[in-house]
Amino acid sequence: MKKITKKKIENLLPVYFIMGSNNCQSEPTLVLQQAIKGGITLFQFREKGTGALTGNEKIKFAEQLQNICRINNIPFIVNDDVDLALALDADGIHIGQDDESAEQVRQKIGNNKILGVSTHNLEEVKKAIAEGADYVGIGPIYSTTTKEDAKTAQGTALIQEVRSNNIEIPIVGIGGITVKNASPVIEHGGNGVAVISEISLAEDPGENAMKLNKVVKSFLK
Ligand code: TZP
Ligand code: MG
Repeated sequence: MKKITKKKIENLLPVYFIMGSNNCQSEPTLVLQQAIKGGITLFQFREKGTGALTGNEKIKFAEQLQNICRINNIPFIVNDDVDLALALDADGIHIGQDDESAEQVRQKIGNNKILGVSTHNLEEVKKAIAEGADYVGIGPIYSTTTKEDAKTAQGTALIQEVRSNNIEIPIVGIGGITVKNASPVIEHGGNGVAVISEISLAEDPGENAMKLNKVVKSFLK
C-alpha cells in the first residue's frame, strides 16, 4: 500500500484538536462532539499527565472518542501509544522525540496509517522526513501551560527555516495557539494549527473550533 498523499495530509491539518480527559472541565465526549460540529479537521487522543486514565479505562475512553470521530469522518490519531493505535486500528499515531524512533513506528504501522512527529529543530525535521513522517509538529510556537514539560516558545522561526530550505513536509504549529494568534503560523508556512486548551477549555468549544477554522482557512493559500 502506498503512503497517504501529501495533499490529503495537508487537508487534515488546518484545525487539529488534541485532547485527553485531564484537558477538559466538562464531559470530554461532548467537548469532542462540539469541536467536530464547529469544524475541526483532525483529532488526536492524548491521554497523559496528571490524573490521566490508564489500562482498561484508557482503552474504553479512547474507543468512545474514536467512535465519535468515525461517525463524523474525522480521522483519529493516537499520541505516543503505538500498541493502542494498532489495537484500535486508529488512523494514525503521533510521537515525540523521546518515544520510539519514527523509523521503528513506521515499520510497525505500515504505510496506510498517518505518522506525525514532534520536532524542535531543522535536524529533527529532516530525520523525521527520512524516517517516514507524514507531517511534523513544530512548537511550542507560543508559551503554554498545558504541557508540563514544554520547551520554551520559539515563535514561527523553525517553520520559516524549514520553508526557506524548500522542505515541503506538511507542518502543524502547536503550543499556546488561540483564535487571536493563529494566523502567523499559516502566514509563515504552516498547514494548520494544533490546539488543546483553546478548544478543550473554551466556554463554547464549537465556537472556538469554528473561529479557528475560519481564520486558518482565510490565511491558507
Ligand atoms: N506539545 C507542544 S505544546 C503542547 C504540546 C502537546 C501543548 C499544547 O496545548 P495548548 O493548550 O494548545 O497550548
Ligand atoms: Mg510522546
